[in-house]
Amino acid sequence: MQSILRQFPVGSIVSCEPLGNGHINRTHLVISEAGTRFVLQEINHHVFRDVPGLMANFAAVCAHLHTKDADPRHALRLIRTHAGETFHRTPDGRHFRMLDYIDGVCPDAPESPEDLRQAGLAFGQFQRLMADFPAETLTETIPRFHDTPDRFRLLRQAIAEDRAGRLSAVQAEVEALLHYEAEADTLTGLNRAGQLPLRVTHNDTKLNNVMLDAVTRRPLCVMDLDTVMPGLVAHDFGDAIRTGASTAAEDETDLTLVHVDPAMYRAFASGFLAACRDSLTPTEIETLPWGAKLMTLENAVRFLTDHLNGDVYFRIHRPGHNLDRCRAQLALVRDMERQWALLCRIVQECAAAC
Ligand code: GN1
Ligand code: MG
Repeated sequence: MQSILRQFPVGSIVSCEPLGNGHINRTHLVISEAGTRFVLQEINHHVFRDVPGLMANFAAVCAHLHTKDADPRHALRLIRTHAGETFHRTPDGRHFRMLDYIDGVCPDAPESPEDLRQAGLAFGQFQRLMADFPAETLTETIPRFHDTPDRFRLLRQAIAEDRAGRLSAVQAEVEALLHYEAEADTLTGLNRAGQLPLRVTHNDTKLNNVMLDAVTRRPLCVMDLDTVMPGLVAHDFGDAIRTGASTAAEDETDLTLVHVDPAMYRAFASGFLAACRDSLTPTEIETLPWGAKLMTLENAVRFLTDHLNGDVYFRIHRPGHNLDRCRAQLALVRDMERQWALLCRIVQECAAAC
């Protein structure tokens, strides 16, 4: 670790501890002798195949956000290596980047609807601030990331290969998911038909990817910029609903606890639309609930795929963790169906109110 830390102009380091609970990259809190805190992240290059491209995106997006708002807590800031690079590659091929530490909280679950309204403002504002960013300069860091039909193709492939020998134990989940395959192309189909535009989107709007001020609970910045790419607004809306407006954790095993909370849903929608409604088309607004349903479905599909492949993508913390995640997401999809008319009405009401 010391030799990695020495690549960055952060002085001598007194501690380096794990931070956060992302499923992909590994994050550490680093404290220097002077008491300054930094964030060291190891970039998962099995997931992000083009690290130089990813880091070029990352640096450009941070720089763009800083031109809009000079407050250092309002966008991530990259600390370049002594050699002036955006990341350090070790001789054995691992990739690290260093960021300024921002003092705030990243809740896995909201403490109140107000937390979620603030998160909605943060992601809506991200959408607005990135509207004049030259999208064509962005590298596609994970091709077909939110191509839901393609996620079903990968599930079918995992079923056919049954690499970890787990298929026979998950027939019920396989059947339940394949039942939804016909809906998977709803948003991507509208995009192909020219009815939903591509925009610069965040693409990983999990609630814990927004940082709030610990005291005021107001948004500071959005994090995990690795998947900022051209995409659909509904996906950004949807992943935040999946994680923020659910009454249960992503991996809850008591499925009777898994619901969409309409008050939380309304809170996020009102913040999000207050920040970016004016830049959205009527079709984009109307299809936001589809983003919630399809992002939840897509994650269910991805978790089951990874379970079948032997847990090679998402970090797990117990045996069967990806299967638990899949089941909870599926339960959430079903609850969204039960409340569908309400979810559509709330979006319309929030759009009309702001
Ligand atoms: C991953 O890195 P993290 O934990 O914020 C994943 C998201 C999934 C999410 C599920 C690059 O996000 O797409 O929705 O886990 N990120 C990537 O919790 O695959
Ligand atoms: Mg994260």
